[in-house]
Amino acid sequence: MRFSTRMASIGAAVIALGCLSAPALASRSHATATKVTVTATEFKFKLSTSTIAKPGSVTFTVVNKGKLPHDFKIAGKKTPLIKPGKSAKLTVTLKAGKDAYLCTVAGHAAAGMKGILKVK
Ligand SMILES: [Cu+2]
Repeated sequence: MRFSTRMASIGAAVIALGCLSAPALASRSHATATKVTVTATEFKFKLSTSTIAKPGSVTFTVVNKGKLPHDFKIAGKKTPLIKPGKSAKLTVTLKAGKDAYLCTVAGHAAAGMKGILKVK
């Protein structure tokens, strides 16, 4: 009885490993998507890079390290309003050129929460 229970759990573990390998391969094929970390404070954005090496899908992880809620808008898309200490992800497709980004909270962009991201 104990033996068969053990065999069953080993079988379950093997199946679980089989399931894990598929997403691992899938994530590898998406490794070309560009990732940018955006830190929001009062009143500016700090991007982990100011230039994107190639056009295509870019995922921004926006972290609000300020004391006020902020959002991040680029290429016609924006994150929800992010509370202090929280973060949000935004994926957009960028073409070669320059893309303006900003915080859409009233007065924030004028105070400095804006900039230009270059895409080569
Ligand atoms: Cu803001």
